[in-house]
Amino acid sequence: MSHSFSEKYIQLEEEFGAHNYHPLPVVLKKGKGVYVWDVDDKKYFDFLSAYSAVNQGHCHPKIINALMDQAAKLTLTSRAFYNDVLGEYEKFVTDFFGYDRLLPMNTGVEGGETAIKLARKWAYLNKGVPKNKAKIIFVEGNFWGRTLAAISSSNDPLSTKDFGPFMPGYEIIPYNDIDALKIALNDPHIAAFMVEPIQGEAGVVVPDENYLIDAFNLCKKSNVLFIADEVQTGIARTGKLLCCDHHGFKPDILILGKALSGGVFPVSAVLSSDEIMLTIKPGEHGSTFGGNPLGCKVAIAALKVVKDEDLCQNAELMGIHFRKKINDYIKNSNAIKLIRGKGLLNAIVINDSEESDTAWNICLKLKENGLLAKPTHGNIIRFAPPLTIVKSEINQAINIIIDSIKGFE
Ligand code: IF1
Repeated sequence: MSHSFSEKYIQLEEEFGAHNYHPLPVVLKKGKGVYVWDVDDKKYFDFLSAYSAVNQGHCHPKIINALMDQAAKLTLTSRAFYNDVLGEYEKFVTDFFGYDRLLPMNTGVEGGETAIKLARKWAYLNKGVPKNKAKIIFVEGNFWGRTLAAISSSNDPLSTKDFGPFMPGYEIIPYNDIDALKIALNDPHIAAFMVEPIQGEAGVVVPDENYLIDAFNLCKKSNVLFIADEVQTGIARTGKLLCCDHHGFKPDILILGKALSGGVFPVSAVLSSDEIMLTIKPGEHGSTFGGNPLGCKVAIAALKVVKDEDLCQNAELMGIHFRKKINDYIKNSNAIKLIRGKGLLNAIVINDSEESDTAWNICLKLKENGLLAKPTHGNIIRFAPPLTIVKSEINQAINIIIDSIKGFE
């Protein structure tokens, strides 16, 4: 084993950190565009993009400049006072996505919590649901964060075991099953249906073409709000600005996070209409860092990069190319079952059981060959590079992926 500086860093985390993750054994020190470098100066393609937070590429100069420029002026006022950035940001982002209003938070899960509070408030004030009777419908396989409200909607033991008791007022139905939703919507106390347009953590699970639009129309017929969790699928990742844009409807409540700030600073947002958003009155919800000037300037710069560099179009085209090349390989492969995804949110399913460590071993081999990816749920490997990736780079990455998998045929 060549002498690596990595051991020292790994040892420190082993000794002083909580053990709430099982990272791939690589220690990174630098990121630029689609590449990251480890402490031994080895270069890798980043094919995780921090779970789609780095869509604009690592350390994009325009986003870093926005960060540095604002950091030298004013980083945080709290919402006790106004500042000269938040209103500009709210107008920019609501125009960008076509909504009336924005409520600023910091992490994706805070966005989810905010969306649920909004839906409940709307259900009591506008739909007339009896006090404390409002219910939210979730789908099996969802993942929207690690808070108690989030894991209360999970059917994954890894997320829920020994963390009970759980949040009441939740209904969990199968994903991609429109009849199950139809039945659940018969309950007059339903406030909202919350769903990821493509399930990220579940392994890039793409629903049937008409599932989302049919679900949206059913919700409208039942006076139920449709909440789209686009924390991972949003911001051009699937080849459109929002994944819901592939399906021709606008969610009543939209949750954004991750690449909203290009992975430079924690910024999340909930977007909705005047009617829904104004049900929350002053003092009823908030956050110390929510809407801070530093994060807002970073997010404006990050969204401008999406438009200026036409990342939607690039994600669409590179994704089509990526899936075609991998599918050509899969035709003669025993190791890989299939590839699925939209835009540059893709995953391969390994021809092995969920319990096997084949996917993990393939990721170790990918790392050795200069590409970083991580298994999700045992036998699935997600491939999600920054959306700035160009043809020559993705072809190099495809060669690395195929060469690495060959050893497992
Ligand atoms: C971890 C997973 C991905 C998300 C969706 C909300 C959130 C997430 C669709 C919450 C966050 C992150 C969490 C992170 C790893 C990553 C992840 F593997 F955990 F499930 F992407 F699939 N909605 N996903 O994917 O956003 O509060 O984290 O900012 O917990 O390890 P957050």
